[in-house]
Amino acid sequence: MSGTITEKILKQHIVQGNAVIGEEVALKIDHTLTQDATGTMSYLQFIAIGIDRVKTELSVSFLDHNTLQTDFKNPDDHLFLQSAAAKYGLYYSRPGNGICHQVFVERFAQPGKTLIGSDSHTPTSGGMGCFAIGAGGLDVAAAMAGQAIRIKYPKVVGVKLTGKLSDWVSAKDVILEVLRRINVKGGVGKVLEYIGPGVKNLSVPDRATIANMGTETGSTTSIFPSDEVTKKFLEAQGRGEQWQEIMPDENAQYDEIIEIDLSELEPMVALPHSPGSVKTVREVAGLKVDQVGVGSCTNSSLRDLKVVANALKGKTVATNLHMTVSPGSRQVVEHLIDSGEMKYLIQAGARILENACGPCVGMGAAPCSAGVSVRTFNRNFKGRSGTKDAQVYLVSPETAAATALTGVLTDPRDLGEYPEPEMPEKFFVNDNMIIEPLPYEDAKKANVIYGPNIKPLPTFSPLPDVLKGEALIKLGDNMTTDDIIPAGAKILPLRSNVPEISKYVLEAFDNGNFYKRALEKNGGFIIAGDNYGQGSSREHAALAPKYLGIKAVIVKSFARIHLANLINFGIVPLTFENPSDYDKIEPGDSLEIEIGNLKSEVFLNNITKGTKIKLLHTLSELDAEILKVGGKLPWIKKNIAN
Ligand code: MIC
Ligand code: SF4
Repeated sequence: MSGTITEKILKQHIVQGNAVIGEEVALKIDHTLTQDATGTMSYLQFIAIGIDRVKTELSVSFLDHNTLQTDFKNPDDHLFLQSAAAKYGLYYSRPGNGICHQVFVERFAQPGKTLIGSDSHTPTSGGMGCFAIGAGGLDVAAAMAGQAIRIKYPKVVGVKLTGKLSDWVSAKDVILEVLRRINVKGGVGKVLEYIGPGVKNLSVPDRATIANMGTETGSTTSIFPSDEVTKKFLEAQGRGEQWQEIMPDENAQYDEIIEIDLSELEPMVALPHSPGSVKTVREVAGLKVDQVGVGSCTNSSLRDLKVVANALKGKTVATNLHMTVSPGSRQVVEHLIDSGEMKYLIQAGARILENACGPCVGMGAAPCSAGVSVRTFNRNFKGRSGTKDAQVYLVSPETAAATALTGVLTDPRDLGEYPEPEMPEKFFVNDNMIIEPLPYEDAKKANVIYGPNIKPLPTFSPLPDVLKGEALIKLGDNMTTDDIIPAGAKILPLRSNVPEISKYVLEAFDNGNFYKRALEKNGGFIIAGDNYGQGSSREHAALAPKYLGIKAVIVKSFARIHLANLINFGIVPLTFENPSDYDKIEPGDSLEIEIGNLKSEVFLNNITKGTKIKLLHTLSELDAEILKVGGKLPWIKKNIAN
């Protein structure tokens, strides 16, 4: 690989290691972002590290997930986050200002920078030519403390776009096509870099949609060039001076190439319960629908909502369903109000929700029992909507609008003439919902506010050389972090309270008894199949099991961010050398794993069955060291001088 955008940006940021695929490199991080659901833990950890101010060029704390405020817990978290931002030198985007990724693209993202965010959809800013990666909150805390972030040097896939999208086909259909081809594991260890003559036909928000949902392929990130289109977008946001051109070299070498002719694409849909189960809308059209949801960090830009508003203009949402719209930001809403397009949505009967994640993370608007919900979001994992037996389909804003009008899943091309959205020359720029960092002297005097829902961080002991315990549960492939620790209105408010949230680990499995059994047995092991931990970056999917005494997770393969989170919290991530050995362990088996210093071979003794299984790991020496001391926080505290 040479001359790619990825290589160019990484070259400028690698502070340790060699640019060799699969080898670990440490990257200097310019920008960070957190959101409130992962942010509380991230700032608790940052505070525990003991640094008095963030060391990045720019760090932003967003409030967008936990905004229902059904009791004191969410507002307590908000106060904690606002006071922590004031104390430690961060920008603070107040609740109501919008979804972190949408607002970051509008107001902060810069081409050529590295960004790490405690949310798996941080790659959204790759639409701006920024190298943006999702991570657990502790890794973001470490970056805020000035630590370089380690990643495996990725393969770079050139996604070569040609042609131009047809009317009623949009960016969401492009990423659904990518998912159709490579599915939810196809991006692991890779960066999806978009190139080719078709790129110039996509706006920055289109690119952001594609980069956003690239996360669902398991990729490290996705990235677009920074070109004239990027320049115009930054100028329209009043940030023209932050533009720099970043293009791949003419002869750039890619490890793989995927070719997509935009002109040939048609409306696509991801079927329940995986973003990778993609078909054309035509193949599934006619399905009766109970709910349509427009919004989320994938599809809530001004362009997207304009298309929906104009498709709905003068019509009424079908009587057999209800429709929600969650705008991505206050800037988007201001424009829709000013242009009168908001009226079209309201007159058609769409329910306008807050500028926040909302139904995407199960915070309200759950579908009815066994309901069919058609959403412009990026994830349709079972139960995530808040209704266990709901069937969630993922589509473009165009398909959502057409479906809302007809009441059945509809190819938007059936609607007739396409309402080409008229985009403003300049966006309304009003940052009055973003609180700037306090000057150092004032910040020093500020106090962090800890409400009763903010519990102290649990501490963990160093790992012994031999791990002993029971195989507590055996799970299948593609276990999501929503499976491991669900979100939603009941559980999200517990993110800053580890003892409480731990009660929900694997709640939908084992008849809800996992938590009790794990504690009774003094912890043990989790056994699972491929792609364990796909989905979100929530470190609670590692931290809460650790709190219950989980010592190692033994699987066929891991998703990237979750693997890092397990190491960060001192759970040993192991894989079967021979995947069929998965069949040699039953729940209830008594197991012993000699891990020693994690440098030599690791064997599992199944005491119950009298068998020995060889296990593998991809731990670097540093990972092994971190695991042995009981996790990354104790390691950082030991190794960072204030
Ligand atoms: C998600 O979409 O699953 C979330 C909620 O944004 C998560 C973060 C979290 O669990 O707080 C993510 O994508 O990382
Ligand atoms: Fe929020 Fe949904 Fe985006 Fe996650 S995927 S950041 S919950 S809008």
